[in-house]
Amino acid sequence: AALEAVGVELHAAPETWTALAADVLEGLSTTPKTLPPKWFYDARGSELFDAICEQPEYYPTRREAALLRTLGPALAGELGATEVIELGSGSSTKSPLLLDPLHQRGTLRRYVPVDVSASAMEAAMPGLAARYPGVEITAHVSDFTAGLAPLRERTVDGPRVVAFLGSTIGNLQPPEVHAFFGAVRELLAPGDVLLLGHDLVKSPSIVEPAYDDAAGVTADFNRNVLRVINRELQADFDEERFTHEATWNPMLERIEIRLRATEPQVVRIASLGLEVTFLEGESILTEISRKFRPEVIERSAVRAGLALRAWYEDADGWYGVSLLER
Ligand code: AVJ
Repeated sequence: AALEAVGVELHAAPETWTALAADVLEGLSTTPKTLPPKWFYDARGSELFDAICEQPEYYPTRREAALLRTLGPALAGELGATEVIELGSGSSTKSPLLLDPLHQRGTLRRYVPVDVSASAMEAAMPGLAARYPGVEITAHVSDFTAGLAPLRERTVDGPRVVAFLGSTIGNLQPPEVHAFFGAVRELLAPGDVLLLGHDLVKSPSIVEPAYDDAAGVTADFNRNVLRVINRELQADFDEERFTHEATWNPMLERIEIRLRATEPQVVRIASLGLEVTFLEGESILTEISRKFRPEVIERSAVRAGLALRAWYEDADGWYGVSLLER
């Protein structure tokens, strides 16, 4: 209702609880235990993520913003986009880096943010509606790996940009990237682009601290998934009995984030009628954050029927942005 008041349409996927139940059942009844990272992001988790982005060790957000600030105007000129679909838009804090130059050039007519966090989106929309008068804003609460089909619909003519920023692609395993690129391809016509932000492979001495900040914000964010499960599925996780861990996997070129049980324990998940046993030191893999090389992006794009149109990175090669087209 708050969104309607500012003229923003909101489409919400109804099956959130069932999806969480299925993911928890599957992820915690197998070895090694895993949980998908999307369940971090309730209202508190989204706030914690925004706080991570402010930590001195967490460079990706600042690096991407700097790169987009530099590229923005030329990009807007080159793309002349009328529509921006932003996947994983979160609280849309960086969206203006892309939207402002398009708006200033007068081409922007429609903005479609897509995110699993309804609260983050609801908080951001009034500000965006005011910043871009006359631009149609249609928000979708949804998982970017699931239903992209409703986004195929076009209400404005002209080039479309699908933006997937923040290196969220790093959460996806290679087969998931393939499926994702395939789904995005269906959203693109000739002349449209996927604007992708990706963190790049670099020394673990830089990457690891980014996922284990001294203030403990990332640790708190990681434990948030336990609080979400406790609340939504009537579970009794004791977050004090799990430690946060972030380690660089050099073979797979990714950070692996885990919650590790400090002692043996049994956790009851009442809504699922499930008891989960943890051995001392047993872990739950809660997130992977892959770091990329240009050839890895290009290879996965080409396999999914996309072509790499442009590649940009900052001076020391810490962070990159690319344009993919069909
Ligand atoms: C939102 C997936 C891009 O992988 O860097 C940050 C999430 N997790 N710190 C990332 C995250 C812990 C973030 N992404």
